[in-house]
Amino acid sequence: MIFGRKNRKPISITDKKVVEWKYAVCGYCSTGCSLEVGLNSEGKPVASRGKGNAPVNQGKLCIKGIFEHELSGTSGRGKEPLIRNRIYENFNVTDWDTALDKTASEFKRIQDKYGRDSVAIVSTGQLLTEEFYTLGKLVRGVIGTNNYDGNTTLCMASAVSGYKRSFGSDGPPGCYADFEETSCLMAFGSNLPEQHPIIYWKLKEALEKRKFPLIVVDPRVTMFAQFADIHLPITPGTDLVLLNALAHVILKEGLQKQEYIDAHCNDFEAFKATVEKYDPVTASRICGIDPDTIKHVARIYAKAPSAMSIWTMGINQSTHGTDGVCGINNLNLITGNIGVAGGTSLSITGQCNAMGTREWSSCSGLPGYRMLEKQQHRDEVAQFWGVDESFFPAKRGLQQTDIFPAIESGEIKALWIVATNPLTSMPNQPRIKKALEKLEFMVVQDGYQDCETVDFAHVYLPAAVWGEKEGVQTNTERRVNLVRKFTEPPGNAKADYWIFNELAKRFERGRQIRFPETSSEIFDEMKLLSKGEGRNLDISGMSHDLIEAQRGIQWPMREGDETGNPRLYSDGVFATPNGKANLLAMDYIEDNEVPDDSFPFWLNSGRVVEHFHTRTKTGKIGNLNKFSPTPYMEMNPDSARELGVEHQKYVRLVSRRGDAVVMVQLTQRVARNMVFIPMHYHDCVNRLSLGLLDPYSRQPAFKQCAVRIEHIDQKEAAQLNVERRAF
Ligand SMILES: Nc1nc2c(c(=O)[nH]1)N[C@H]1C(S)=C(S)[C@@H](COP(=O)(O)OP(=O)(O)OC[C@H]3O[C@@H](n4cnc5c(=O)[nH]c(N)nc54)[C@H](O)[C@@H]3O)O[C@H]1N2
Ligand SMILES: Nc1nc2c(c(=O)[nH]1)N[C@H]1C(S)=C(S)[C@@H](COP(=O)(O)OP(=O)(O)OC[C@H]3O[C@@H](n4cnc5c(=O)[nH]c(N)nc54)[C@H](O)[C@@H]3O)O[C@H]1N2
Ligand code: SF4
Ligand SMILES: [Mo]
Repeated sequence: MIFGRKNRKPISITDKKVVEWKYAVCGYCSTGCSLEVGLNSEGKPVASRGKGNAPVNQGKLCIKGIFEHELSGTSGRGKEPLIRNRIYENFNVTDWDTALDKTASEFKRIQDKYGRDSVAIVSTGQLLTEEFYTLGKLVRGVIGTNNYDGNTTLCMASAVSGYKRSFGSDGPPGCYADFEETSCLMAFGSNLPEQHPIIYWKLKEALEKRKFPLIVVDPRVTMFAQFADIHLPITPGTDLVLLNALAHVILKEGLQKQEYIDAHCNDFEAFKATVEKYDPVTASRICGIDPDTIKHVARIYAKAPSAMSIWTMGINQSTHGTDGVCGINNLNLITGNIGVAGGTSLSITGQCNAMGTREWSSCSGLPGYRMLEKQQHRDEVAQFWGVDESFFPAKRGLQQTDIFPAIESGEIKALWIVATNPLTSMPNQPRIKKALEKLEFMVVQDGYQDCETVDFAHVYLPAAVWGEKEGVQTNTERRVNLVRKFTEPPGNAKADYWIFNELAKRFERGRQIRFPETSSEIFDEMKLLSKGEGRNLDISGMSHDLIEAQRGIQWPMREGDETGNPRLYSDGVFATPNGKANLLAMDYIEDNEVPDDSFPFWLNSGRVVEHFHTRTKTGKIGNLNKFSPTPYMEMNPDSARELGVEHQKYVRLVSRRGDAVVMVQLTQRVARNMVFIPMHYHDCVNRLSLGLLDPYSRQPAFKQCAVRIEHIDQKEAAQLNVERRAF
């Protein structure tokens, strides 16, 4: 193909010789872009392109989506199951029967000796929904341990707890179409242009058609902050104070929607009494935002005909994560901005199928947002699966961040890790390492054999990844979308649902329950279970083919509906016992690690556009890895000058937990008392992080801890970098 004007250096794009395009939804972030993967005549994936007319992305993709076909054939993939008796010994290649027999017999041995809950299972937000449902059935109905959770505790847990506290149920009430309708958007702790580039593109498109105020709350001058009308560089961890102060101003100036509050909210008086204490001057001393700016923003938000809030990890990953989410919900409830076009509290989700695991994995309860604590829910699921209801635990067990301390204390003896890499992604890595060394048995099920956590496994199960299996994922706006299988997994790697089914057969209970063989059969089973009077999470009107035809469908879509539904709570009826939403009175308590004389810098962490998480995928794709192959930190030039630190030189960072060596990138994006490190590198930011937990969600405060900066010999640092597991 030739583009460009005649006789003027034409740009040529190599013909990839695609003979067939296969439909998929992207496997990285939760935006949920529809794309097509092009196969050549040998069936090899050679191109990716955005799917035109897709409601989410209208043919657009970000840099990760554009190169997604290059995942096929990346290095480091597991091709055969591996086994060994002791960690740190060499692995032996084995067959599936041996690996699965060993796993099942070790789980049984350990459960018989130490009790059912001594086996823990930690999963992910990156399997297909059918796989989550199958794993949930295996854990809740067959293995029967209650210590079962996912990496979503590092990610979306505060959003889930916040939605439950405010509205009585999880489930983001809004959608991307709200950008087209809103008159004001406020974003908390989200760097949308880098982490959800296509959601950002949708927002930008809406702004180009019809200008409305964009307010970004972030201690860092992110790309999003640079595009905002108002940037509030908040003191880390104090969003709740700002939110209480905004509510204070709104109530003081009578800008609230009192009719909506009276009709649809509980506990207004207690809420009012609490926010009364957060006048802008008092609040400003804690959250660092000027009192006049607080008043200005409160007026803009409350006076807008409709206003919406979005947020991501800057809110969730805090010791006040859940309170922050509830504070955002409070703001939208008192201004009448829930369930209306352009008015919503929309949590921007993280992983491609973080929503799917919330909905169907049974990690926090039972499938389809059902709860272990509700007798009716227990009976429904037990009957549907054909198990005894008393086999289910009375309430939810430990979450991921409590599972590791329970390994330390000896309560948990075996761990099964599915599609997550805690050695790199959990806070306080030195402590995680020690805990893993204590286990009697650990099995890691991952698409990549070189993922760091495998170093601590007795059994490694090689899994198929994106495009090597078929099934659905749910995105941020509740849109269920489909990945077709377009290529074979390498060697003997198998789809996760196949692995779950095979493991189930090795337990007596598992042989008594039906585990369907294909993902569309599993989907049909989920559809049946999703039906019910008053249930929002109803997918009974969907099928794999219909999802592809509509390029994704938003739940609820009930049997007989032509398509899905964009919003929840439009009728003002919430999932609480009296149908009203809860206004929550929450005081701010200072409980985080903050900088002091010995550790004078805030350590902030997050992501960059070209990488995904622990880089098991993007670290192998040259077109992505080339932008940031080396662990680095952003540092303010003024503080660098004071310390004699130079651009692109290495320094050692030290916290109370450990140290890490990083290259310095000087930038005004961070304030003088802050450094920022992308989370993507092993042996880096999480050697330093503390990860105090939010009391409701048990989510770690990844974004805030304290460090100091030390000089390091440049040669020694470069050598460390070679030794570090860099791809
Ligand atoms: N390119 C890319 N995209 C991704 C991912 C990826 O790895 N790479 N991962 C996906 C996943 S799982 C997730 S969870 C999302 C995360 O998406 P985001 O949350 O948007 O990304 P982060 O960079 O983790 O954090 C966002 C911002 O929070 C700010 N922040 C820190 N402390 C505070 C605070 O106290 N208050 C406020 N208001 N803000 C604060 C940080 O400065 C940072 O700019 O991205 C998803 N998309
Ligand atoms: N300091 C700091 N730490 C953080 C964060 C932060 O902002 N700062 N963010 C946190 C957040 S929000 C998140 S979501 C976590 C992410 O942390 P992790 O979940 O540990 O990160 P990933 O690299 O996505 O790990 C997913 C693993 O699953 C494998 N995998 C991919 N697809 C499949 C599949 O289909 N099947 C199987 N079996 N395996 C598969 C990948 O190879 C990879 O090893 O990190 C958290 N850690
Ligand atoms: S925005 Fe997210 S879903 Fe869309 S192409 Fe990029 S990584 Fe994939
Ligand atoms: Mo996440």
